[in-house]
Amino acid sequence: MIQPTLDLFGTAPQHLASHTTLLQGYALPDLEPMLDALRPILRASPWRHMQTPGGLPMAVALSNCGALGWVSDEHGYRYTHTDPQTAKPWPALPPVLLDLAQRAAALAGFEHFEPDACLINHYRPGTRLSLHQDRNEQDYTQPIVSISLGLPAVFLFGGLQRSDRPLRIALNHGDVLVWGGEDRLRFHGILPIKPGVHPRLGERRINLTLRKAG
Ligand code: MD6
Ligand code: FE
Repeated sequence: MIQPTLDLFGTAPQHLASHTTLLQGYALPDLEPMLDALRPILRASPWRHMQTPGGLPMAVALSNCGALGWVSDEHGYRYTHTDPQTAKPWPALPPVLLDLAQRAAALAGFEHFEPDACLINHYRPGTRLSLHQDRNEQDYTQPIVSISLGLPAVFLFGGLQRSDRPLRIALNHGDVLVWGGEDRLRFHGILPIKPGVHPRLGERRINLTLRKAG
């Protein structure tokens, strides 16, 4: 388990696997501009619980910004150009998120990251995300940059087989996780969020994952 950082704005990058880097606290200097950017996005494309292909509601509530947004329904998982709930394009990817993601990717060794999608996940205490692979994107050489805000989470970081025993990694407020290359198709998930009240975000965890989807 990674220990919480003592340094206000993060520690040295931690290499968790060959192409996976944790930047503890890296998003903290951009927190308020990020929250300001998220407010209009979530007014235009509010949180919703999508249906799994099997017809069950997902525990995580989600939205998207960027040219493409990830959706799930009875037809499966895919990226769309419009929000099915509003029939309008997804809100634009704000510059503060693009810039942060590109700087984090570069620090992790991915120099030319051009994300076109940002999936925004919302967790309440008790919400979990079961083990999955992210495989709806076109190009698995591009990394995913994941920003965690609010309540802490335990990230399960598995292998290429669902049955591989996962590592448990603490993801705290402001942490940025970058992974790609050989690690891109690892199974991963989130354990149930522990009850708590985050001083800035309240009873919730928000996770932003920026991807090159198209
Ligand atoms: C989460 N994240 O942290 C869920 N996927 O709430 C993911 O599923 C994820 O953090 C791919 C890469 C990084 C991630
Ligand atoms: Fe994922």
